[in-house]
Amino acid sequence: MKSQEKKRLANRLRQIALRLVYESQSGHLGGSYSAAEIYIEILFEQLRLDTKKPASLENDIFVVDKGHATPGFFAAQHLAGLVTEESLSTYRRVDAASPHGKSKNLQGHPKYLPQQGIWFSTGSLGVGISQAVGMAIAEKMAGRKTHIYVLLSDGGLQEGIVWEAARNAAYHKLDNLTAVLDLNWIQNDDFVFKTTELLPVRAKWVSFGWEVFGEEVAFSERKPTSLNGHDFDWLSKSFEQARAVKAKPSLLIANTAKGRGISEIENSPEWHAKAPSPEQYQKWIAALQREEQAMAL
Ligand SMILES: Cc1ncc(C[n+]2csc(CCOP(=O)(O)OP(=O)(O)O)c2C)c(N)n1
Ligand SMILES: [Mg+2]
Repeated sequence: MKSQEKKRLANRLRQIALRLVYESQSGHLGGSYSAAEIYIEILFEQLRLDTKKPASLENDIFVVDKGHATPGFFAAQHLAGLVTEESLSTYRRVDAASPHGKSKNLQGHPKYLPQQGIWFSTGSLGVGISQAVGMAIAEKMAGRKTHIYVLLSDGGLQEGIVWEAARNAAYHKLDNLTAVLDLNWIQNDDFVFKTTELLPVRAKWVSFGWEVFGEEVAFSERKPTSLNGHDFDWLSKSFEQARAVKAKPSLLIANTAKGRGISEIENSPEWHAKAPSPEQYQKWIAALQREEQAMAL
């Protein structure tokens, strides 16, 4: 698929995610937007996936460790044909079955649902990569060619469980596992470095035995050209190179901007989880639509 078509899909994703958060008046836009290009690249280009048979064991598996970023994830799944329009309209709605855990509504965090291509439950940061490592071991034991992709976040890297999983993945030589780190430098309340220091990122993963593509750019040193996580050419090329790595798991370090796509929320910690007002919604959806129209010209 051409980059231009993927850019159009990322724009569509941003429109749908905005609508989900606006209509339910809750949800996580910032981390959905930083991962927009990553979601599109994985679902449309990298994943071996028969959307008519989402639960098929022949499919590759995509695990979203940063489970709060469902507006973007479900929007991408919708664009790929895994989620109906009707189902989207249930996002974050409570119904009579909700207290029993039996509601079919789309929740704020992904829950195990193979018929929608979701083989994991996440929301607690770090449990996604742990499940992904287990799946990658199991798929190898079963002699299947399944490739496992997992989306990590910088806030998530503060969880000790991530490093336990990372060490195990290298120990088991999981070359069927590719992680991508959405490095936007912002977590729920503020910049990550105001809580703790993650640097160095690349050197840590290399020392844990991973093959690493890309490297972190400290927040204060970023230029527009540093943001490889929004660049489809870089993402495509790096995922391809990662698949060719033998006897090691791979990590892509994707430098991104939280809230990318709407200037008022870009790089703003306030917009980790916040719902737009009617005025903001009208203004932002119109801007995204104009951008989509300009792409068609
Ligand atoms: C184990 C765990 N601790 C705390 C939280 C609360 N929490 C929700 S989102 C978040 C951080 C969000 O930032 P990041 O992980 O970097 O995601 P992104 O910036 O991509 O949205 C935290 C700490 C959680 N979900 N899981
Ligand atoms: Mg972050």
